[in-house]
Amino acid sequence: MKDAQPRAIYLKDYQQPDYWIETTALSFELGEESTLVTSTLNFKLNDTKTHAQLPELTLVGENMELVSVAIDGAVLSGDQYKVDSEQLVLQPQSEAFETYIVTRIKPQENTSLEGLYKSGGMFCTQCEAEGFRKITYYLDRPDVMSIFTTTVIGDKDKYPVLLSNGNAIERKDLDDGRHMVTWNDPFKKPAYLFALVGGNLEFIEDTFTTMSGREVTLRIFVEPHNITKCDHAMRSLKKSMKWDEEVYGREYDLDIFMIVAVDDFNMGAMENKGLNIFNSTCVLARPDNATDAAHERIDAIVAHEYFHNWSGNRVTCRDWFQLSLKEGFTVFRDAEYTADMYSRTVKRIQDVNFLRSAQFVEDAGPMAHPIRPESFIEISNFYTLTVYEKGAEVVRMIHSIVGSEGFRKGSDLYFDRHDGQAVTTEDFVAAMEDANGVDLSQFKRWYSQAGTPVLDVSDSYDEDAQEYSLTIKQSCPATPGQDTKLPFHIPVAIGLLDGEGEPMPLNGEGETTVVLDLKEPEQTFTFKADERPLPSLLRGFSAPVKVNYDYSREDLIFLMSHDEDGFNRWDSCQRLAINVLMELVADIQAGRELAVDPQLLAAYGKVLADESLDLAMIAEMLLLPSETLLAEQMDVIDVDAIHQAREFVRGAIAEAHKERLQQIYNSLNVDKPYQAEPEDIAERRLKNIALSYLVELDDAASVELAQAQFAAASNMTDSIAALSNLIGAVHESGKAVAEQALAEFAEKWADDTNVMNMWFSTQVTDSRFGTLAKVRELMEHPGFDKKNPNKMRSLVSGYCSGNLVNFHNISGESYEFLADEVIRIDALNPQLASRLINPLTRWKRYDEKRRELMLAALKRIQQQDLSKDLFEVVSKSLA
Ligand code: B3K
Ligand code: ZN
Repeated sequence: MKDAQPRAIYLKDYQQPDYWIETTALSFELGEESTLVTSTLNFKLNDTKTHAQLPELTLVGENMELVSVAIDGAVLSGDQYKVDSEQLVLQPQSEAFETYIVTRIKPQENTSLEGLYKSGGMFCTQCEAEGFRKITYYLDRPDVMSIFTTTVIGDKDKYPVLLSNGNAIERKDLDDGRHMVTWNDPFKKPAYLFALVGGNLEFIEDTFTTMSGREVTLRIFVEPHNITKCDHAMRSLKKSMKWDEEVYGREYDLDIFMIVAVDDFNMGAMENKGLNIFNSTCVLARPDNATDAAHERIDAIVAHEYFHNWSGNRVTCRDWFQLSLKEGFTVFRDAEYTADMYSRTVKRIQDVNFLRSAQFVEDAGPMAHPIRPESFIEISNFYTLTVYEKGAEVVRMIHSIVGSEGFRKGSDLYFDRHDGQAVTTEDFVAAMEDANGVDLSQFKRWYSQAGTPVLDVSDSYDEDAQEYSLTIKQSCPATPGQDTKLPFHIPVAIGLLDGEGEPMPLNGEGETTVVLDLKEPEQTFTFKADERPLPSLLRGFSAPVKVNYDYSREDLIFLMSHDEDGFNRWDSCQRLAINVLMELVADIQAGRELAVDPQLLAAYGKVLADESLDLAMIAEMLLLPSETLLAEQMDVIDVDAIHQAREFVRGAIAEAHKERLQQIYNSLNVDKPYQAEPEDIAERRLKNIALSYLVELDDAASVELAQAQFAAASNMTDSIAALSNLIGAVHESGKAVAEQALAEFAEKWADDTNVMNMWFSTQVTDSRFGTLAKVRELMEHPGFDKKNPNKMRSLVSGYCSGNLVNFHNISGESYEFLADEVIRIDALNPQLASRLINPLTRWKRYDEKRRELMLAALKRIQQQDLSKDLFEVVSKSLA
């Protein structure tokens, strides 16, 4: 261990700081060896706290050399301050004072991608959550909000563009070939929203006129070779600015909004005030080099970061336990934006699918935590699906409890009441309560209790009274540190279908969907009904829970075609498929002969023929539940049986519906100009799913289809789909064609690093093609970079999380491989290491042999000198 034994920090220990920082003036002299940082900070005693005498001032700072320190103009001698590898301690002499601190840092050697670092030839920063302390000594905590003025000085040829937050207030050339730009951000902000960029960048520019008529300049900065890939992100930015005005009444507040794309970045993007820094994969897109999925992702992330300007920046978090305050709310906001821009039902399906196959897994694993965690060792480990996605579900539930208008009243009150403040999730809920006169006290348990609640639903029909009753029991499994849970307040949206599949009125107003407020451990809800209905439960996935109800396969097929709730039509299809697949898994384990239930095949036939469904819905319904989702249905995960069962059903669907699939493929495979519009995206998606079924057939004609598509494709969606279908094709002739296509593709896209990442991941996620040997071979490819997070994610995580049969090969060699990579990366980039290790942390879910092998790999990692990040994940996984 690097530190003695990393300590946990607790929410219950929160205290306000002793001092506030009123103003922060920074100057950076960017150099080739090191960067000199000068900070002038104006402090003021926090007089809401009681002080017997002036407390010491402890500033945090890591990996820096202290050059000099002065207070109110007097330089301090060595005995007037204490400094060690984590902090600088000063003794103030008055309630208000100014510090002047000079430090030297080495961004060129900073491989953690946190603080100030270099990506390619460009200086850039990442300060959330605690990266600012790698830049200079500071009160690096979100409740300390200050006005920043930043001067950046650098060589004019190497770094013609020098950026920071806010508005540029001065530009000057210096005599020595350097130039300087000074930026001022008029809004108070915590240090985690600070940003600086220096590089040789080009930009595209546009403007947006806000609802009060102010003109805002919009710029997207990229390295020169990427300048043709920015238009889509610019369109997204303008759409999001407009949407936030229309839906939330939120206007942008500075004269300029800037986005910068960088290749070396630990996550998607960062909402620094007025200067968002993005992973280049989340900005750059042209039809020929980015898929539809990438276009949609960029749209959502640009919106997400932009929305943070209010939900996160203007109103920020008091401490990092409150992370979901900004993240859960902002994910909810971006999901609603996407729902408004594309298809609401499809967006919901995709989000729920993701939640179930990833967040539910987290909630059931060793790192399970409430959306507002009670403690952490390293906050970077809590940028989780729980805080983000489940956090968004919690906000969505509030939305469904208070309704759209009530929610808007609540968000208006929240923004007005807390503008310029650092607040808590309690404050958010209080604003919703106060604006709507509702009591959310029981609801707040969603913030403090971890785990995925389970609803066990049963029903009865009283013929004489003509009454139908639904009884719902709620429970929630134990999670680390929380053995028992109190009942949640769960909004359960339901509908009832009569024998014809028509929706039945559920109340005097004739509504056919109602939201039940489940608050007790067990509750019965009764409805007037003149026949026994079939229930449609948890419509629109109204709460992040699991529902058990004893549907027959016939019931599910009935719901698939009649439920008025589009989400539940899809969900019935999922349930049916899971049901059939898990039965096949049991057959495989018992060595029984396999046969796919003809009812399932018929149901898919109906979906394929249903003219009333839109193409995007058909596409979603055709996709079988993922192997990861199926794994969650098993107490002891059997990756081989799951894979075999799923492949078997895919083959059977292809056989049974070959003609219809070909027909769909041919009718949609038309050459037209690319548009990232919902209908076009749906057409391409359905076409490529049809192709993916066709290549399951042992049939040369299907390979030819994929080959022709690869040759003709004028957009990346069709090109990469053809490539991956060639790789995955069952027919023997696919092999040589796939090799040829892979080579052509790599040659064409050698200079486009993000396209090459797709090339890597497409190969290693295929179960036959992507062996460990292939992964090792690709790691040596000239287009690979063993330090770059995007590359490591596409190859290593692509293989370990996206190719379960090979990763879990009984030899255990992939576990050892992952352990080696995690150890290697931890020394460079702890945040990346603690994410890469994820597949090993679920060792308890596998058979004995694999458990032992995974455990051995984890223990080997534990023996190393670990970062705090990795230490926390490893020790919690082994607990
Ligand atoms: N707020 C950033 C995430 C920062 C992660 C720091 N480890 C991006 C986002 O959620 O918008
Ligand atoms: Zn965010």
